Amino acid sequence: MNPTITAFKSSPDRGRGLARDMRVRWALEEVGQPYEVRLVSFRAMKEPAHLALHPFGQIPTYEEGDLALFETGSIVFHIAKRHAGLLPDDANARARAITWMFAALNTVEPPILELGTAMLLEGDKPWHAERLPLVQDRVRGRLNQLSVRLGDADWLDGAFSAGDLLMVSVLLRLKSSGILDEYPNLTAYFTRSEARPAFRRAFDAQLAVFTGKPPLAAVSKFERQTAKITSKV
Ligand SMILES: N[C@@H](CCC(=O)N[C@@H](CS)C(=O)NCC(=O)O)C(=O)O
Repeated sequence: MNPTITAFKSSPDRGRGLARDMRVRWALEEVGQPYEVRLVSFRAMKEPAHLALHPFGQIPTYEEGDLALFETGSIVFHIAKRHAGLLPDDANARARAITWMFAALNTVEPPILELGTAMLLEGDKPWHAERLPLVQDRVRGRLNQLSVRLGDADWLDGAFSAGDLLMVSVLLRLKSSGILDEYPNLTAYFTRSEARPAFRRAFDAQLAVFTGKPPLAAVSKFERQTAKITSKV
């Protein structure tokens, strides 16, 4: 049976990849695992049925048989352990890829989220103009370090891994800020990731929830095969 994830019925970003089901969709697409999506409203997210799956009343969740998970880091890790393609076989390389997963979520994402809060929710505060550059510089500090480490490599540590998947998912939030453009190698890293077919399928699938029109690229491999068969009947 395919796993089921939850996603926003009505995403505040209009399906542009910021809602975190994007990471989970991307991971599932990378490993070729078809999945189902259950859309939830903001109200339903705070009701007991959803709270039983996610104690903080958020999306995404992940259900597979009698296993229910929340937290994208944990979900992506679970997918990466279950399937080939997102974690290297070599034990040390695997441990390093997992380290990058934690680095993305624990070290790089927090200042980026803080910037999002400053830009979206604090614009009317009297101290906003003074605080914003401080927050932006905290983001630049992390990006500088990440940029130095990445250098001219394609991926953070050898082949593309779940570490890259989460790092790029975190950087996605900076797309509209212009800050990422200050780091040509990070911009290239991001563009390289966006060009991955699995990323495109995940992105299109999330956007399709908003537009109501699922493009062919949006559906997973299994569904594409099914669609082909169905269209022939
Ligand atoms: N640390 C969690 C964060 C989950 C999260 O913030 N989800 C957002 C959507 S991207 C959400 O559900 N927001 C609505 C809310 O908190 O009420 C994860 O990585 O899964």
